[in-house]
Amino acid sequence: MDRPWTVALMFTLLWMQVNCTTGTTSKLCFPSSFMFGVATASYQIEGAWNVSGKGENIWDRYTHTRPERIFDHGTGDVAADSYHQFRQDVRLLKELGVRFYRFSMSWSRILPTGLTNEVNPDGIRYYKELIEELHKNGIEPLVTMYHWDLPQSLQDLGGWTNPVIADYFVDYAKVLLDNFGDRVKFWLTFNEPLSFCHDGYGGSDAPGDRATGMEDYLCGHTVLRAHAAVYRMFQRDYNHRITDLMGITLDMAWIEPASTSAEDKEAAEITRQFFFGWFPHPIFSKQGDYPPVMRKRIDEMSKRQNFTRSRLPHFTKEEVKMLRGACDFLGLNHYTTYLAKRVQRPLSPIPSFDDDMGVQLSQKADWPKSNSTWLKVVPWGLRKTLNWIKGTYGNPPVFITENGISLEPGLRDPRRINYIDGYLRALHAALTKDKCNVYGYTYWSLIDNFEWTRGYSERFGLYEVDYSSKQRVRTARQSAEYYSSVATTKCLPDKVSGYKL
Ligand code: GBH
Repeated sequence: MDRPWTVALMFTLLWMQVNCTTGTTSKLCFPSSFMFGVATASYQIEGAWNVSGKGENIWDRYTHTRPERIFDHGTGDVAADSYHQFRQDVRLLKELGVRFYRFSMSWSRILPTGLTNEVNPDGIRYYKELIEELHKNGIEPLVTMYHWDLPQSLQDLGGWTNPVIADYFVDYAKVLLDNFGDRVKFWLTFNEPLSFCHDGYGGSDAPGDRATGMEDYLCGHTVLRAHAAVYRMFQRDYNHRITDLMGITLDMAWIEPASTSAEDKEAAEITRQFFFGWFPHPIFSKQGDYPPVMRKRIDEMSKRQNFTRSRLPHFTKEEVKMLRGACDFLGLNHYTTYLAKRVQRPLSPIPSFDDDMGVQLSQKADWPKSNSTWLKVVPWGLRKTLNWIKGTYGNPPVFITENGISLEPGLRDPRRINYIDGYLRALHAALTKDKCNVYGYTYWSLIDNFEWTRGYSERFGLYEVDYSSKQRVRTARQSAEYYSSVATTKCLPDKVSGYKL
């Protein structure tokens, strides 16, 4: 947090908007400068996987060579075809009345080899046209540089486990800032390193079949070094307007102790540090480095397992300095809550991330369900998450970059309205009662899309995508109307949702 005041200034002055519409009786209004938007990611919506010069990325390779790993054997080859249909997308954004659109750029569309020896003019043109279309409609782009689609050529070098990838990420980021820096004010380096390091290098996401307890930590290490280097470059060479901001998006589910026992309370805090603190601690804490509990547990376990050095790498003094404060705001993705229970020996391989953590997670049977096994509806978890971040890192500026629910296909989706309404009430309480420093909210997702290993079986969109039509026709769900009213009035309707805060 080198300049928290800039963040406040930027959000309040630059994107000031009309107040709540007059005549509303709602007491639950957000500040006039609070921003509502929606999000997507390149691989999940663009399609056009091998046209106009795009190179292969790890999700292309994974879905093509390991179809059995994807629930419905789906691929992102066409997806919602946003590469060709982006004008439709912008029309929806306009219709919703949102202030910004969060999308990601595809590394291998811009640099087909992953490296800067070849810049694909069609890739640059595509994102320039999208940004131009957004600006014409009064919508600010919020750009994620990396949302999981690593060029395959770089995976062939070991991907994020290879420290050199940090340098290549800096080169890629420079191309983005050189080409789009004049028209994009608002950047995110990474989307959810926990997900793509833990599930990609230790679980069943692409690249797949890697070594948990080892490669996931190496991945995290490279990502943090890459993030710091890009942030410092941005600060030094590109931050011409006071309003230019760069953050990182981290995912944090709320972790509640499974019981009131001291053991389970401790287990919950260990989980928060492993699942979340892993990334913000080096950036937002005063000490730098990884959370002390991660450092201690993994160092000790490594020793006991006969490793000469800890499986959790060390930062140099220089890197600690570079990382500390390397962010203008924290992007938060929050969807759900888990219960943590201390266990002596979790049912996990040794070594592994889960074994290092030593906790068993569950969810309450009576929490309302979604169409994703992991996602239960627990709005109060968002309020607790925001308060934990406030307490742990000194109330840094937070921007909610994702929150959403998957449901069955269909245009009538009262459960989605209820979900958004419940989480927004929790957010409102965190803002007004607890004084958490939150500047914006992003619904995931604008449209249905390719949901990674769940293929097309899970739908998060405010707009339904008809995958059988050539144009991938998008149709508004009821929730689009609800969200549009919130985004434009900045107030929640009076009807109190069924969920307890
Ligand atoms: C986000 O991650 C992603 O940023 C986005 O691309 C995605 O579409 C969206 O969620 C909806 O899923 O299957 O039990 O192993 C959210 C965090 C972390 C949630 C990994 C699912 C897998 C749980 N995700 N997690 S499990």
